[in-house]
Amino acid sequence: MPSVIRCATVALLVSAFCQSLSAAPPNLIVIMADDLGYGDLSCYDGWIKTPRLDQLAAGGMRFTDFHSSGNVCSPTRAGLMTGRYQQRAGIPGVVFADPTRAVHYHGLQTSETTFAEVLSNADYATAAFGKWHLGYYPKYNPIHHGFGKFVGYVSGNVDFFSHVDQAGNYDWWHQDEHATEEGYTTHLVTKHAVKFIEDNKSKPFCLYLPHEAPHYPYQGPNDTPLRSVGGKFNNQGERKDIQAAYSEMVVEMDKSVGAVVDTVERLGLADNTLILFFSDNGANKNGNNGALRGAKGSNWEGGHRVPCIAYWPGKIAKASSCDELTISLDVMPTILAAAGVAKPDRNLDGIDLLPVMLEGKELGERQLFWNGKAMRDGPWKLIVGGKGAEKLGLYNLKNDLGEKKNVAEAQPDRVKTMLASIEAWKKDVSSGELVQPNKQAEERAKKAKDTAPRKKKVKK
Ligand SMILES: [Ca+2]
Repeated sequence: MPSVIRCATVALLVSAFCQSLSAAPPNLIVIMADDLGYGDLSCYDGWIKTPRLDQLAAGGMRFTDFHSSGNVCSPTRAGLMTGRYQQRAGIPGVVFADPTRAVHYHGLQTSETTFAEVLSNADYATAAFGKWHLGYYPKYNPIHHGFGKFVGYVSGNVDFFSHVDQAGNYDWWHQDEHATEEGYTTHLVTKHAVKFIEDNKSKPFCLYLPHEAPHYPYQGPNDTPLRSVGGKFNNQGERKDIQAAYSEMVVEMDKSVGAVVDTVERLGLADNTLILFFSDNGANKNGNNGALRGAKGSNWEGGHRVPCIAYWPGKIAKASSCDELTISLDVMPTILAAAGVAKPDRNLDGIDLLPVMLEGKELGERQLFWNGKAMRDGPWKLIVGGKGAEKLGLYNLKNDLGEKKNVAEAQPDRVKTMLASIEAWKKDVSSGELVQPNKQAEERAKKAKDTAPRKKKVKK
C-alpha cells in the first residue's frame, strides 16, 4: 500500500476512533447525603470544612435554589427514582420500620419506572450502594428496579458498624440477600463505589450512592457499635457531643466524594462523567440550615431547600452558580438527557437541567409543590400547613429567604390563585391508580400487633 494511502487510512481510523470516543455515552454518578442541611458545607458558607465538596463546587456548578421533593427520606427517594412526585408512586411519607404499622409493608412497586431501569435497558451498568428506604422486603429491592448491583440497607438508618436498624433488625444486604460485611457504613459504600467504577471503566455506568451520613445514629469512624439484633438502644447513639459526631460523619462523606472523584480521574473518565451531589431533605436540629426557617420534616425552606452541586469538567463552567428553581425530580430527566436515552413513556414532573448546566440558560418561572401543603410560584412561597406552620403564609423568597414576613393578608388574590393551584395539584397526583397493597398491608400490620409481646404497664 502506498504510504500516502496508508497514512490517510490511519488518519481516518484515528478520526473514527476519536469520534466514537467523543460519542461514548457519559457516565452518571448520583450522590445523595441523608439529612444534610443548607448551612452544613463550607462551600455553602457552612460550619463543617468539606474540602472535596468545595473542590467539586469550584470545578462545577453550585445550585442555590435546589429542593428535595420531600422533607423526609422515603418520599424524596421515590421522587428521585421515578422523576415524578412521590405521591404518584403511593409514597407520600416515610416507610416505617415498625411492623405494626401498615405503611411498613409499602414500597416502590415494580409498576414504577426508575432511571436505573431506563439506563439499564440502554446498556448502562447500574449500581446502588447505601440507603434504599423504599421498602423492607426483597420484592422491593433495588435489583428489581433496574440496579444490577446493590449493597447497603433498606431501612431509614442502621448502626454505622453493626448495621442493625432502629427496630432491632439486621439490615445489610448484597443484592436481595442478607450479608455480613464489617466496616463503617460510609467506608463500605465508598469501597463498593470505587470498585464498581473500576470494573466498568470501559462501558457507560450509572452509580447511585445514597450515603447514610449525617443521619443518626451519631457515630464517627472511630466509635463502636451500639445496636444489636433485638437489643435495646438509643436510636440517636450514645455520644453527648452530637455536633462533633455529626461533623465527623460529614467529613467522612466528604472524603468519600473525594475517593469517587479521584477514581474517575485516575481512570481518565472525568471528562465523560457527570456527577451530581445533593441532600434528600434539610437538616434536623443537630445540623444547620443556614438562614432558612424550619428543619427536616417541615415545609419551611429548611425542610427541603438543600445543597446541590453538578460537576462535569469541560462541560459545566467552573465555579458557576445557578439560582434557578430546581428540584430532585429533575435528576432523572437530566441524566437521561445526558445519556441520550429517551424518557419512559409517561409524564415526568421533573425537567431536563442540561440547558441550565451546560449553557447557563434560564428556566423561566415554574411551580413546585410539597405534600399538598406548600408551593412555589417563581419567588413566591405559599405554605398552608405542616410542622410548625399553623396558619396560612405567603412569603416572597427573593427578599425574605427566612420566611419571616407573612404578606398573605396584603395579597389575597395571589393567595387564592396559589391555593387553587395546590388543590389542582392534589387532584392531579392522586388521579393515578393506587399502587400500594393497602388491604394486605393493614392485615399484616394487625397480625404483627396481635402477636407482639405486650408491654408491661408502668405504675405511676
Ligand atoms: Ca433524610
